[in-house]
Amino acid sequence: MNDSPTTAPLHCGRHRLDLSYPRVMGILNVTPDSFSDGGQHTLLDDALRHAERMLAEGAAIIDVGGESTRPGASPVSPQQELDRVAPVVEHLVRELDALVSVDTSAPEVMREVSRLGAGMLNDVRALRREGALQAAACSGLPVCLMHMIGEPGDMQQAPHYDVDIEDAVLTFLDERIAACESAGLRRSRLILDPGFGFGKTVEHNLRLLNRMDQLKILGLPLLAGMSRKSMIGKVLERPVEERLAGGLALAALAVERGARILRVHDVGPSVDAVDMTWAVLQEGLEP
Ligand code: 7PJ
Repeated sequence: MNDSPTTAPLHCGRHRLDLSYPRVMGILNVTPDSFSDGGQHTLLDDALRHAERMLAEGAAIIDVGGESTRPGASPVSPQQELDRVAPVVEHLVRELDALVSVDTSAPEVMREVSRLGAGMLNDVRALRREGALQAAACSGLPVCLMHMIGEPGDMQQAPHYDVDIEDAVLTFLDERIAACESAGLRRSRLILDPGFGFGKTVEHNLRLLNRMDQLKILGLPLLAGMSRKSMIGKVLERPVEERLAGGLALAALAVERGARILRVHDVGPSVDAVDMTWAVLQEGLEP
């Protein structure tokens, strides 16, 4: 059971990520305009202190992002992204020996951060930018492929799918896996993400979570990111700073539906929610 593709350890540079139980990825935004903690962690010192805290609270991975994917955010050049991300990656790797993931779609950024010791790539565009497949393949790192139709700037304009959302996501991810394999990126290096909040209505998001277990058929580890997202805001009518409890409920459910990595802002409470959920799911299974 533990060496099935969904739970086999991932080789992330010098780190090995045990996925025999669900792990928490802490979000570290280094953008001046990220929607939920915009501007709070732009300074290097603040970012590093925040990362240290997330690691102490039990984050297995720190996901560093220098491009805001907030709807309507202005595009950044690869150089701008690198200027934001590189010093943080370098420090987290050198001083804290952290497993660092970098949230980027830019091949230039992928190349440079893998040189700096990042252990994972996370691309909301699933390596569709020109040169991204090759850059990711050359990095030797695991890659998270996320489902999104359109671009962050236009994805929330009346999202529509001709088939059920879970089927659209499954087909898309299956095609991206094939593209990766053609580029020499082995299947065993991939992580899959349905892309909650990216080009989806609240109903799409809720249904997709409820049926997320259908993605297990692809035989790869699943990642879910719903922390503080507007699907919580819309259902509960809560502003972004009051979405923690809603997010914990979603994280627990994602674990039940097969997620092995939870991408979150609030690491401590999320680790508790995930570990508690996992304890229940394990009880009564064969020894
Ligand atoms: C996600 C992400 C997500 C992955 C963002 C936010 C928006 N990467 N990057 N999955 N979301 N893999 O954090 O709310 O859901 S940025």
